[in-house]
Amino acid sequence: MRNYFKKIVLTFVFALSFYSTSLKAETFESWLAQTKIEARAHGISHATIDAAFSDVALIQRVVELDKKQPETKKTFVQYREAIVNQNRITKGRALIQQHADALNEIEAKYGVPKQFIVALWGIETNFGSNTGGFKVIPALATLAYDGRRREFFTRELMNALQIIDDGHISAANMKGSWAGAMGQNQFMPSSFNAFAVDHNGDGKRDIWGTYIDIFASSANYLKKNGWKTGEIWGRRAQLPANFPENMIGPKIQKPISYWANLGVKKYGGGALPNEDMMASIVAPDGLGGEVYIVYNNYQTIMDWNRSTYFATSVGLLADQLAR
Ligand SMILES: [Ca+2]
Repeated sequence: MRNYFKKIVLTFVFALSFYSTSLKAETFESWLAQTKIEARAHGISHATIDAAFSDVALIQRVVELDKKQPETKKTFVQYREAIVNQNRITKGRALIQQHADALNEIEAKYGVPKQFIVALWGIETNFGSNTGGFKVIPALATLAYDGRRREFFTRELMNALQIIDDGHISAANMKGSWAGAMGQNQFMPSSFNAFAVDHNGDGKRDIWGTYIDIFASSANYLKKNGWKTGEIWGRRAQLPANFPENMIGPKIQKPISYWANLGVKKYGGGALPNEDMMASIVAPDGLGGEVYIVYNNYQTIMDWNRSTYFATSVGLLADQLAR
């Protein structure tokens, strides 16, 4: 009887250990093998798959950065002061002079003023000086295998392989941030495939090293996302007392006249322009902080990065660069 009982227990333990082994997450190697099959199914060539995955391995630093808890959130004013600083304004103005011909050509073609192209360049990578030193394929592979957003990063990985397969950049030179944002304007691979431009016609959309391709790609991104030529992004505003807090935010869009009737004014007290434009009121630090009235082109900047801190700072830096 005791032996019989022991046998049952052993069988149970064996079954349990087998069960837990089969539950264990797949190894990186088996994930990689499956991903290579998926890449082939997407039409990526053997040569590209071999080159891209030749030395691929989990990057522990990427895992750590992905798991890191966000730091204490900065206020908008702290963020703005860090982003729209005198050093960046001076450098941006000098670069507008230095690249005047290229920027004028791109502004004329896409209808996006050069100060916005340069402001995005300055905020994303400090004008190309901080593009992130990670190899994009291993970084995306790490996030796709290990990350919390597996589907998103697998899709970006397939997009990245397509870029290599199309000959725009080699796997070795495809560098970016730990999360896969690439080149001097930090396009994710899917954005690259949708919006990057080979302006100089050498067959490569080069957002890593060809200035006019970088400028054209940023301008094309904004244009394709609804930029309206001739309109400003917004301006600082002031609200009447008792302005309803539930009317704050970029999703609430009303004609300028609606806001004027509520008592919204330009910062300093001037009347809002009598233009037929939709507008929103944003107050990134709440009603007690700085307030802005923002238009269509602000919404377009938010398509680039869905943050009022980011979009407002892009607008303010662009205004400074245009002076
Ligand atoms: Ca090119």
